Amino acid sequence: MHTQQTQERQVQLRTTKTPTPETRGVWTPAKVLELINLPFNDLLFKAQKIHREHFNPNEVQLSTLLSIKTGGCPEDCAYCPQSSHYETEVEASKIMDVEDVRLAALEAKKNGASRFCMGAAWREPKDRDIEKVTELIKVVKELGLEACCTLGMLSAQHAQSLKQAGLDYYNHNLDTSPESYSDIITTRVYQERLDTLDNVRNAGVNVCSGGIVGMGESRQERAALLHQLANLDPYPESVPINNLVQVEGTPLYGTKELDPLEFVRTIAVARITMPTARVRLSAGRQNMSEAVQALCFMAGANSIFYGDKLLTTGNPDWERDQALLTKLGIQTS
Ligand code: SAM
Ligand code: DTB
Ligand code: SF4
Repeated sequence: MHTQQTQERQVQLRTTKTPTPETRGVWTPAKVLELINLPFNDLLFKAQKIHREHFNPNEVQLSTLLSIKTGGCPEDCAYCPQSSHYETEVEASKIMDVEDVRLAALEAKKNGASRFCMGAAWREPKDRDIEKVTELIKVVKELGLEACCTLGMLSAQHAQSLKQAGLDYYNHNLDTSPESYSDIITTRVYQERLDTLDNVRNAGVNVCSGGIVGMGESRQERAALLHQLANLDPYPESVPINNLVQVEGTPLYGTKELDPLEFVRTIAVARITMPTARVRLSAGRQNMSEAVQALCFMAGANSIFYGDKLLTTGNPDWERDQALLTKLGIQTS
């Protein structure tokens, strides 16, 4: 009897553990498209259910951004005000001093951020850039903050140097689906993005990778971007979903705005396909109503960029975000 019960239990365990796309992390393009096309309420319910299995649904992580080296970038990303290919109001500057970075990180910490993310408008850092950035990482870590960098393409050796300095996360976005990449950027190819992510992963640094929506893409193309991210092996620990910030002078200025409910769908599919990742409601929040942001949290977003500036464009200020989070009963980490 006992043996029979044990056997039944084993069969039951095997049955409940049968891998599904959710647990196995393998998603076909068709399956992701099916998800994103679900009736809105079904999609949000599914996302919220998965969110609750892995996270406290009333907790959001706060990351603060700082542009440590602004503008003058040789790349031609059609969305970016920092590209030297376009006439924008962004002025190119040299890398910031260590002390100024320390003060900015201190302010972020005082305001409640747990992660400090330093961005540079480079195609890829040079050896001497890496030396400088390792100093900056050490300063951020000394303050007890998590350190994140986004510096462009990274060699295996540079990734290791950053890891040794204490880097926790490296941000490098896939940005679009593979098929759309050359419509947005011509100065590099998708495979180079994937190679950098491999170098980051192999150095033992957490991967932060996401993309931009609202660049005139179709829903199917948004699904294709999420499909790529979800099938990275393993998928990223952190997934920023940016809504295009339209900047005058860039080729994408004047693009038809994305329906906010499509943005919410994108967040929900990111949550479902990458259940344990931090999904970050990233650029574009300044133009988003509180109701849409609340829907994004409902759909599984559990991180935001926090502080009145992203890299070169605006973001809601500390007080406004604190008021929203309080209104929603959300705790921060
Ligand atoms: N130069 C490095 C690179 O491209 O990887 C790091 C900095 S770059 C500014 C980091 C990310 O910012 C881009 O991959 C893109 O996702 C996002 N980004 C840049 N301009 C944006 C915009 N106007 N709206 C939304 N996201 C933007
Ligand atoms: C990410 O995915 N979004 C951030 C961060 N990673 C580096 C950058 C958003 C930039 C928005 C345009 C700007 O402020 O220049
Ligand atoms: Fe340069 Fe990064 Fe802007 Fe592209 S997104 S132009 S690589 S700073």
